[in-house]
Amino acid sequence: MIISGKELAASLKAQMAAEVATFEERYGRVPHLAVILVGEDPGSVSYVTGKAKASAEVGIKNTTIRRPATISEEELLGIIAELNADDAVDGILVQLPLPKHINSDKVIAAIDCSKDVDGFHPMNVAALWQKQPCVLPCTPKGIIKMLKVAGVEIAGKNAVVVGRSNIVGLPVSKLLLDENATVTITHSRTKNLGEVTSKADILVVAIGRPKFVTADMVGEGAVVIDVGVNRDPESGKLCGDVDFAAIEPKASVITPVPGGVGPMTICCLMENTIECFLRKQA
Ligand code: L34
Repeated sequence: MIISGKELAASLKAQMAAEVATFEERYGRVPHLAVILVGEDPGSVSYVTGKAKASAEVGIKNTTIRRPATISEEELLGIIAELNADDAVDGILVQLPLPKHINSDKVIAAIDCSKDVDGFHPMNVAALWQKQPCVLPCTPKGIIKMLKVAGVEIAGKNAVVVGRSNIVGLPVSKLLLDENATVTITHSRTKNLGEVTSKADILVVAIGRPKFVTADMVGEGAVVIDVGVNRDPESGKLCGDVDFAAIEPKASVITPVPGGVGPMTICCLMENTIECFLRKQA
């Protein structure tokens, strides 16, 4: 079975649109998401465009602030301070990665935690790991939703995560643990990686290299979640981290790239923006 993140995201966005349609009357305004894009990396431009498009579909106000890669850290922090102070802004997202001369940890920490729709702020990360209420990071949240909709039982399963980034690897491991999976966190330098991954009931790959996971690394009947978004060096087409053509026949469930985890990431961003908006209305 191939899980279409694109279709699931479309149906969830339609539900959110129906909810948001009642906000103007109930609260006098709609949620407002501010997205900051520094530079013109084609991938980032595409993802940020996707976020603006999804906002329009759901009825969320989107302001995308584009600045050149040469912007100073100080200037960027100034923009964030203004958005923090603006009561009409509910969510703030700084698209990553940032240029090397900017300290992204400092930038993320500067965002008002109550507007942190990415769930990247250190206070939010701490809350997640301490089992406190928090905003769940979009990609991991989207992955758990896909597994649930596909009817995948997570509790008691052997989940193997390849990758340990703050954006995906670490938080998705935590969410799987919270669903009572037994989780192994691996990475590109794990010894005998294939031996570890081939024993996974649920395999989540977030490494960022085309065809990093080959068919011999996946067990028969595994659930395979491909978080990679890469360019195939041969065809130039978008592809994931797993060799889809070779692994799809072995997997019981698999996500495609494009049309899998990416659209769910954006869908969960919409959900988080509504959540931050509603928290203010109470
Ligand atoms: N601050 N930075 C911040 N928040 C995030 O949540 C992200 N991420 C990651 C990169 N930097 C970030 C994203 O938005 C990755 N990411 C993301 C979002 C959407 C898609 C891919 C990555 C996506 O929609 N992918 C489409 C294809 C898009 C295309 O054609 O380029 C897909 O179907 O996979």
